[in-house]
Amino acid sequence: MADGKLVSIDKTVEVLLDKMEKDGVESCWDRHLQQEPRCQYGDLGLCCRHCGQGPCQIDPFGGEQQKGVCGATAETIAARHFIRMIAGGAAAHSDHGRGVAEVFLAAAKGEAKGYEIKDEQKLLTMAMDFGVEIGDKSIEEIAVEVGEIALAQFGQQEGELKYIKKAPLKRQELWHKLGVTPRGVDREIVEIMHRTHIGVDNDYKNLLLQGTRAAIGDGWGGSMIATDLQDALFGTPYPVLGRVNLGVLKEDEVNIIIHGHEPLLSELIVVVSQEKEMLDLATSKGAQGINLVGMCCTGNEILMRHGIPVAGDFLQQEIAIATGAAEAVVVDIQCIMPSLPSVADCYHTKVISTSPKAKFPGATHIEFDEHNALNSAKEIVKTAINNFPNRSRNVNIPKESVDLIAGFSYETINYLLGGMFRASCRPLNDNIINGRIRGIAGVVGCNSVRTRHGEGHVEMVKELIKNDVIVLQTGCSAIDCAKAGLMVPEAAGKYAGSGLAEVCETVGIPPVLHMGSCVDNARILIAATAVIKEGGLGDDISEMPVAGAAPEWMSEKAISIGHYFVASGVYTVFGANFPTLGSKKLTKHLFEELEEQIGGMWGFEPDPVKAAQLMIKHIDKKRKALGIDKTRERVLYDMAMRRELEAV
Ligand code: BF8
Ligand code: SF4
Repeated sequence: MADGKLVSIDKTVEVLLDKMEKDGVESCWDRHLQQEPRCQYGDLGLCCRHCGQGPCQIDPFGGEQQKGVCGATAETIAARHFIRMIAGGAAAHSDHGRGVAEVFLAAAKGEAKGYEIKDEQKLLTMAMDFGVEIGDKSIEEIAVEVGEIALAQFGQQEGELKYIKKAPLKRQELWHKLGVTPRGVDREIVEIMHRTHIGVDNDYKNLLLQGTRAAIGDGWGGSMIATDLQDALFGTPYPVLGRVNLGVLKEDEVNIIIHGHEPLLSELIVVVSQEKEMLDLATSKGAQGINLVGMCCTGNEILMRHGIPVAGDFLQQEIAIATGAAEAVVVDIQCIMPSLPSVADCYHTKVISTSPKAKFPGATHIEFDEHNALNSAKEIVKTAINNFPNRSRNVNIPKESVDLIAGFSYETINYLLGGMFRASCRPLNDNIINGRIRGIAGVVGCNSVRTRHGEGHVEMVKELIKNDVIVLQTGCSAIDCAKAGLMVPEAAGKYAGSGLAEVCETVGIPPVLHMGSCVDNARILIAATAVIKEGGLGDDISEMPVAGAAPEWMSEKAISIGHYFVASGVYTVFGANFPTLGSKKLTKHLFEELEEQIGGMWGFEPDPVKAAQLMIKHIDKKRKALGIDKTRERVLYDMAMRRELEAV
């Protein structure tokens, strides 16, 4: 059995893996050990099964002349595999975005009871971005038009996605020149599937260009639409106090864990679980109340908007059930382990699937019908409450949980820095220029059993903030750094370098900002663009002192995100493993040549501190090119002088 101390930095894992062993339940870490040794062909991106003549495998040490049956080289095989991962990730984000657009449109037409437009300002901003004439139209009319345009972006065949115009001008021009401006979200994904079919595109650089076009369609299309429509429907997040880790489960209440990605259902469960009828039912079953908690990205969504506690990240989903205290785990789509129903079999927990797209043998299926969403939400909450009396004595809720501040949407950052009357990121730019803040890093993504759970995120982020790099976070990465206490204002004084600490303490923000779920990485793109537009830090994202990372990535979505960061001009370092290492040429193209072509490039470094240092080196390179490296030296000199003076 896996050793909790070795596989995770999180004490809850140690405690609950022990319990699972006693209870005779297998975990993902146990299965990870069973999977070793991994197939090296697959690991390095050198296994192709795109047609019935395969699988064809290329020996990474066998020389360049090796080919699959059809003649595909290592480059072709690895590039096809890599861009199919982009297609998978972009499809997941975008199909989520499409779902939101459908509900948004239904809500705008008054056909989805329980939903309303909560943030009119966001709606009006979208209307302007989409070129909708506002005139004296009502909010509902504008919302219908915005919803129709948003929905049409997915299936659009020609022209370019509307949100491309939100990117810095120089970037738009580069995308046009390279022919990678997405025409429609779905079209680029389909074209990847076509080009990677046997005997179509066999030039790895050309394959990658299509990967780039689809990834841009994710970041500046499907994901950005999802984020904006969710904000319009449920409210743009603002700073909110929350709590994180499995200690948020309660002994004496009905614990409902909402896990997955779409806030469409979870938002209504939040509403329903506070209704008197439900609270009374809970009391009648012997519970003191209903304790709603989130997990993974849907957890981030309800945390950002309501301060609902987050029970954990991707790798805590099984152990959350093993506490024996979860009445229900309600799941929708993405990153939900198929193992959950079998773990739940050993406890009283009900795994409730809700999406027709994501069914799990052994789970209870209560289909979420957005036209009747409140009823679906009620049925789910009732099922959980009715399960409370079935809870056995075999309960162990770890005590670990800590505070965090979440809710740093781009709008919030602007407001906090610039004040209510002149919200702007000018103070951010000024502090980057004067060197108090060295640069900006986006640290995002998953957990993977292939790294020590949480260590990559926490060690990397600590190293970055120690060196005055402010960190923007989403997804499971954000959950992990929150668990480590990095998302409270006091973390600035404790962990950040003196320049960054000074800025954070003045504004009252943590040095690590929680920007939401994985689709919310689009917020990071918008924040970066706002910094460019504010002036003084170059004309394009590729000129800014920024870097990105996903030290514990595992999902195809992470590859798509990484690639749209790169395609937006960001140096992006991944840890764990990297799926193209078997092809030297493709890897060189991704890690070096892309910088020349598109301004951003990939990197791979499994050691999170070394990876952070690579990011800092890149940030310093950009500072030098902008001619602001001297200001930082001066600030540092001043600090050293001050310390010297204090010592006297
Ligand atoms: O979309 S960070 S493990 S939960 S893929 Fe999944 Fe990765 Fe977590 Fe959210 Ni994102
Ligand atoms: Fe082999 Fe080519 Fe078929 Fe891939 S597409 S399995 S390399 S024959």
